[in-house]
Amino acid sequence: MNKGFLEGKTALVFGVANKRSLAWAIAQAWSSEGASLVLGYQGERLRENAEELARSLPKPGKAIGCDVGEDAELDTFFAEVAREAPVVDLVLHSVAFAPKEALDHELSEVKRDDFLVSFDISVYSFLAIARRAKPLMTRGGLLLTLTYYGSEKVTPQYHIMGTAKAALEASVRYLAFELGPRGIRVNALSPGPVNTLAARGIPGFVQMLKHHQEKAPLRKLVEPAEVGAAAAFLASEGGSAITGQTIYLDGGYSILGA
Ligand code: NAD
Ligand code: 0WE
Repeated sequence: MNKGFLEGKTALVFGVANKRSLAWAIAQAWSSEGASLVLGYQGERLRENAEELARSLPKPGKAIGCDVGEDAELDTFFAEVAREAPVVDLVLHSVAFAPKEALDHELSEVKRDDFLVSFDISVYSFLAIARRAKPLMTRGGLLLTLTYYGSEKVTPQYHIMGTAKAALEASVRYLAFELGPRGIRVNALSPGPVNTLAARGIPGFVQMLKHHQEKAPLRKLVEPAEVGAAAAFLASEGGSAITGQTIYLDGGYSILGA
């Protein structure tokens, strides 16, 4: 097999729930370029699946449980990573959660507890991961997260998550500023709608997919493999001057004015 450009690199990937997860598409793309992967999965319920997926990567990796809402679990995860791989090069944060109660209500109805959980899991977790990855990223590298257009423009029903993604994108810029001198780049990918676990059950999601497909300049929906390919590009030489950016992978939908 040809030597991939990520041979000898270590990547941490948070947010693989199943084969449809965008994190899985990125894990596969990085792995097929030769990176060694560690998957952080949410909880016991996902363990068997995550372990099986890690084993099935082009370059078989491992899976470690990590609820990103728990500092103790993050500490254990990173301690285990540090034991196995003293240097980390790539980190993917592909995690978002708002309590159903909050996602289902307009912003002016959100309760404090639901706001705090939404921002804890969808925003703070990226900072919590950056804080722990930073000392291991001694060769520089890439911190990557996933966001959505609802951060920038009002998207019906995205509600509290729109404000969380706006905070996440601002965090990308501040982290890029802080970590740039260490050679650590920080970016976000912003795909158009994709039918994953996190999108299923959103009322009207199927119509939304159809609308995007018809309106986007490229007249197509983004495919998970394209999200993986973009993440591979950012991890490559081609991404080496890109930091602090939110990069749209939406067939051009976000450029439209009407
Ligand atoms: P997904 O459900 O496959 O991924 C979400 C992941 O978050 C799951 O793996 C879940 O286990 C994880 N997670 C939630 N709470 C967690 C916790 N406390 N600890 C650890 N992990 C936790 O769905 P997805 O669509 O692949 O979502 C991944 C990212 O992509 C999210 O940030 C989402 O906002 C973003 N995104 C999705 C779309 C879309 O249309 N699907 C579009 C743009 C951006
Ligand atoms: O970020 C998201 C969704 C993230 C998400 C999904 C759920 C469903 C289950 C966060 N929290 C929860 N909580 C649950 O209980 N996306 C980008 C996908 C998405 O969600 C939407 C979208 C799109 C696109 C909601 C409304 C409108 C569009």
